[in-house]
Amino acid sequence: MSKLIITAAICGAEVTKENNPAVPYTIEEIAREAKSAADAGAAVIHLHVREDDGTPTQSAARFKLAMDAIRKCCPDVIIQPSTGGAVGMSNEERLQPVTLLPEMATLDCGTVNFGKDDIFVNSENTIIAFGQKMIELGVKPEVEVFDKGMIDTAIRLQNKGFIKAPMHFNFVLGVTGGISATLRDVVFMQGSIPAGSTFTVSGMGKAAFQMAAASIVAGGHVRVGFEDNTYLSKGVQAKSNGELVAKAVRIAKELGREIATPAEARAILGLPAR
Ligand code: KMH
Ligand code: ZN
Repeated sequence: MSKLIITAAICGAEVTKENNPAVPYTIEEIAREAKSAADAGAAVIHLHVREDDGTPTQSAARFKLAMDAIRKCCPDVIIQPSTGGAVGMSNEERLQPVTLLPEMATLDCGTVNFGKDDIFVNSENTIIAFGQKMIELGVKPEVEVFDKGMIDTAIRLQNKGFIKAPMHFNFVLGVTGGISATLRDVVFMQGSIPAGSTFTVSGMGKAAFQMAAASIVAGGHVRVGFEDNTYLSKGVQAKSNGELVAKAVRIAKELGREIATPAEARAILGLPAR
């Protein structure tokens, strides 16, 4: 089994300081949270950015500030901007951070109900346009799938040349409206991706560490962080993303998986060495 890549989704677009006061909004707070996660063992930072008041934005200028600040305190870490942004944003707005030529960016492969009233819209043509842009700019997609049908969409678009193989998936499990977060779901999703693909698992809310453990055992990788879950354990808020990463590291070590450094993560993901 390969070493374990831990991704920290440090900020998200929906979680707020009302959920947990340590959720970062400002550039300084984002850099602080990225450093706490990288110091604890995260090789990848999945990045959303906010205005100082917490409003989600996909502004390239704001992403550049955040990415520069992260690079200053964590020079090795892989930075993976979101192209999902927040529900309701336009495609043009969402795609902005890829113009900064990050090593990776997310590519959401379908539309999903997102909570009770919101719909996260990703039409076929949107996915194609985003996929083509990432190929043109040499940005490796993390293929975000909220349901099994989104894996099938990604495979179909890979066969048409809009996504490069081997694909790296993120199984997002437990969003209200998407696939649930059980061991069966992890096994089903893993069995549905093409040979040679890699995958990580993001369990939402209280499923976060159970799904992390399932992925560690299954040979996948793990995403934790405030975007997905702000609790360290039942009733105990995490003080930082680093605490969430440290818990994933402890689970992995107990289960015999070693943790990948950013350089090792690049090799596993097929990214150029730096
Ligand atoms: N904020 C969600 C609507 C991604 O980063 O690509 C979408 C999301 C996925 O977070
Ligand atoms: Zn995200």
